[in-house]
Amino acid sequence: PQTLKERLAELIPKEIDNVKAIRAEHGKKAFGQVTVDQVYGGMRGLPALLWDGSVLDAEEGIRFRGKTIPECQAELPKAPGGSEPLPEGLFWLLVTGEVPTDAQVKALSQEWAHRAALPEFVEEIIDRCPPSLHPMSQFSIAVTALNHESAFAKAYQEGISKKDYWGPVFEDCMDLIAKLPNIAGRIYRNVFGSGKLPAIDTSKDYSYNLANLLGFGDKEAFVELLRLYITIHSDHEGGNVSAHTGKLVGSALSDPFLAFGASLNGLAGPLHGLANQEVLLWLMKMKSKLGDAPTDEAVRGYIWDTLNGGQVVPGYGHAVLRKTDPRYTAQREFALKHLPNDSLFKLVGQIYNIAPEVLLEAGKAKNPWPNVDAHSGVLLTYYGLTQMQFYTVLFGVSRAFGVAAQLIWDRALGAPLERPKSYSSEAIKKMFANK
Ligand code: NMX
Ligand code: MLT
Repeated sequence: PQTLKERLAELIPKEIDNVKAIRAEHGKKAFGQVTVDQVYGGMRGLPALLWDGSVLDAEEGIRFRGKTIPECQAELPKAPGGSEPLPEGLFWLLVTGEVPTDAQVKALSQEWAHRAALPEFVEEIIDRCPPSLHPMSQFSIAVTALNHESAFAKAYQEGISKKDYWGPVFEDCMDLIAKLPNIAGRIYRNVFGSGKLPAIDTSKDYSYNLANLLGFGDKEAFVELLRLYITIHSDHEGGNVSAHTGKLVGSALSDPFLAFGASLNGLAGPLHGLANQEVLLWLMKMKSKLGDAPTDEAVRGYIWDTLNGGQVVPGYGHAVLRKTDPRYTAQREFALKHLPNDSLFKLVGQIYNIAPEVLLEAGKAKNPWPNVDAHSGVLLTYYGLTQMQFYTVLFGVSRAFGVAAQLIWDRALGAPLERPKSYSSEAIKKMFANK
């Protein structure tokens, strides 16, 4: 079958023409005003970035190249006997805008398996990290160190022409994604002491191999969970902290390992990807305080205590979404199918019935509904992956898919260095003094 790189080579000239035409027709049109509040307010709603893989609607949630999560679940290739989409297919979709064939997805699984080995020095770096160093820091260190092998950094030093940048960036992105299971598995086994890392099985798909490296290869339902997990966490348009950081750092022509290492450092923050760890911690504290089957009143009181303590309710709220995150719903449906009677899942469902009310009554959060992180840890815990400090690493493995797809396109389209304008408060005061 045609490879992803071959298909990309056909699509790039067409997309360059498409962008030229858009700019010729619309280039001087305005999205609207930029207010001083937006500059102080974390740039909410400010149109500032091009991002092709996905667009987020505040009410409806994410669409990957125009497709909702249920559409991806229906249309993307599956493993034999499986019912969740293979992330390989999602990556193809993110990069090309097209649904691949089963054969193309199979070829991608094999290609990633063949690229999966880590340089020995990267293994040593991971092995030397103290187990007390957070898995996300270890992850970022290891990904950054892969820059030693970067095809793009080497080609740049050798004077590659700008029009050819995308080729070695594509190679680096494929290597990056392919090597993440070995990095994640090694960190997991080192930190949580669960034995020797098995070899990659080149006949199996990416999610199976990741599950196997973590010690869960024999649990088919866990492998299915990872297929769904990696698919839905991959991309959330361009403005979220990890995606934007990767794009920004990539715009300096830092190679994909440096760019994605930076993404991971953003994902490691508690308001972003680390929220999946925070949710589990919060649930465990709730259980130890209120017992296994608390009353609605007790749960409501616990949520109020969280807010009154000046803390956020983890897993709730969103900078863009104004309805329940469809990634939450997809995980809830998975739970209803595979673990309907699990007590922690029931607690998550109970909180879903109570927390939005409380957040609305408290009156601050613009979105009282749950986001992706409110659900993921409960599913992982059910299958025995109980080490919550590891959860954001899995989010990171997935986010590489979205960041990599855009890095390839940014270099193919000759995206410029990002350099927005900033102002001091003094300058803002002067600028608007008499207006
Ligand atoms: N619990 C308590 N307060 C909240 C929450 C929440 N879940 N969500 C928002 N608020 C507060 C927020 O802190 C802010 O307070 P203040 O005016 O004192 O600064 C106020 O409500 C208005 O914030 P919003 O405009 O609604 O939210 P914003 O766009 O600034 O932030 C989040 C979005 C996601 C950072 C925020 O909702 C939050 O902190 N949620 C909890 C952490 C979380 O689940 N993060 C994961 C997001 C998804 N991901 O994976 O990245
Ligand atoms: C994400 O997946 O990146 C989060 O939902 C945060 C965001 O979109 O801002």
